[in-house]
Amino acid sequence: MAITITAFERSPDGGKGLARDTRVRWALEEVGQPYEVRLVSFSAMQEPAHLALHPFGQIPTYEDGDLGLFETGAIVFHIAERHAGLFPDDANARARAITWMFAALSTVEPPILELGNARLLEGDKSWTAQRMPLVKDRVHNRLGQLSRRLGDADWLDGAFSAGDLMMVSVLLRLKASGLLDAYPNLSAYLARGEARPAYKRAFEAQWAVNTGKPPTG
Ligand SMILES: N[C@@H](CCC(=O)N[C@@H](CS)C(=O)NCC(=O)O)C(=O)O
Repeated sequence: MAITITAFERSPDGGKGLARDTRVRWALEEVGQPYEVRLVSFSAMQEPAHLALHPFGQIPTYEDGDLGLFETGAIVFHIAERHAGLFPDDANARARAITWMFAALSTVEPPILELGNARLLEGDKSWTAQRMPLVKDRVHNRLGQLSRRLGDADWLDGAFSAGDLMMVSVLLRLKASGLLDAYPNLSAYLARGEARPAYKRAFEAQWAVNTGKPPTG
């Protein structure tokens, strides 16, 4: 039976690739696993059938035979464990790749999401202008730390791994903000991720769904 993931019927980002199905598509492309996509509407995401798979009524989910997963961290981890290509063979290097996955999701992503929420959901509040510098500072703090750690390396710890896949996916949300401009090595890191053929295939697949247009080329 084919691996099946869920994705938005129409992503709110209009195909920019920021919905989290992109990172799962990317992982599957990196390891060469074919997959099917079940597109779900916002209302279907709150129906019992979807809630049985995803208790929080979100996308993406992952199904393979009897196994149903939610949370992109768990899904990408599972894909990386089952198939060669995203975790190094060396046990310590593998543990460090996992560490970077956690760092992306629990240390770097939260302030980036907070910035998005402050702009999109709270932009009209009287206190937003006052709060925004603090929110941006928190993002800059993490970007500065990450930039110093990456230095002039291509990837976070040796060869490309699931840790990079997750970190690049998280940082992509900042691309349009201009905040990355102060960190040329992080911008180049993002560009290296986006240049990977597997990422391009993942991006184009979601682009076709969300725009109804053929790949961007
Ligand atoms: N921590 C979850 C977050 C999932 C998530 O926020 N999904 C978004 C799409 S990218 C969603 O379904 N949003 C709609 C909603 O929350 O109602 C993960 O990494 O899978």
